[in-house]
Amino acid sequence: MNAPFSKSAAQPDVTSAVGEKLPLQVLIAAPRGFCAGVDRAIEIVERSLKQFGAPVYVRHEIVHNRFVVDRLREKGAVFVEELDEVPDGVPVVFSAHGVPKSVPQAAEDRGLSYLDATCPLVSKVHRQAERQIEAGRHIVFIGHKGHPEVIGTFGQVPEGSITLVETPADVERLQFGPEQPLAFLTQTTLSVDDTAQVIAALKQRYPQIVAPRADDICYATSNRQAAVKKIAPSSDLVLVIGAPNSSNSLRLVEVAQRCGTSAKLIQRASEIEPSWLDGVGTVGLTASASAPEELVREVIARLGEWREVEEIPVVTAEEKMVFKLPRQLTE
Ligand code: 0O3
Ligand code: SF4
Repeated sequence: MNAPFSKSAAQPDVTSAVGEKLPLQVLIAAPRGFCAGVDRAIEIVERSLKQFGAPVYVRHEIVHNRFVVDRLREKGAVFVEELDEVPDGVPVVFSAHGVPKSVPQAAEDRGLSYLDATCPLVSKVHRQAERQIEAGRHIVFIGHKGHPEVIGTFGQVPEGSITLVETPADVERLQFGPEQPLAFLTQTTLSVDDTAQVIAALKQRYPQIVAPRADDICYATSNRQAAVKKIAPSSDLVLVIGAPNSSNSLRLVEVAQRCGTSAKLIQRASEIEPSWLDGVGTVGLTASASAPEELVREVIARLGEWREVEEIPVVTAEEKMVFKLPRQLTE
């Protein structure tokens, strides 16, 4: 393998026999952490709090990160799962993952003022879904069952007009005929490699299927996976800062593991066990699209309690994407 850094010789223990700290290289992936959609979603809650005053209700975790949610809660945000839990007369924000059409409709019916923090790249998939249905095609959607983004996208089109597949085996089980007009769309936070296999299976089984230009996996998801592919082969252990209910976080752990490197998902630095560093000379570090940079610094500080840390940034792409805020917050 053409790794940019060689794995350090195995370290016998956390400290040397005389007690001084042993060195630890930390390969820090870039890009990592907040994407443009997450930045925008958090800004929407913060500006709403300033503009309308607390409380501002948020339907679902604004992004899948407990630290972010807790910090906003301290500022006056109230997180609920369903619109029914929002009292009359207070503003509500919809999370970055998107919502079925029935949700803004229900808010309007109740006269609630709402702000939609759905990432524009998720909204783009919503509009594509509508267009494919208008064109008379059935949609095959590649995504993870039960994920809020999947529920939101399914809720853009009539029931029965969209079918979920997760794996090539699911594609084999589809019952569509060779003449059936079909289109596929994908969740934005999938594994780039797994999705390519599902798409290949779909195209082979249904050559008539209409495809988006590539897939709908967003720039941030694919950039973070590519960065992990770069650091994992040179690391003895990869730490991914993220959450267990975060699709893009889980995909980063898988990417590292598929490089043959042990990888762990952590929400906070306090979860790191000193024993994880036994025999480890190089740690790869990344953060999911919903994990703030503070948590990266927290992890580096914790590693520094046990080892002489050398931080090595590994940059595989630059990101300049910025999304506009909703007009209600900028006028
Ligand atoms: O979709 P995912 O579970 O990865 O969501 P996160 O962790 O909140 O990250 C932001 C991504 C998003 C809002 C949908 O693309
Ligand atoms: Fe948008 Fe991609 Fe971020 Fe999801 S991961 S919020 S689609 S930029």
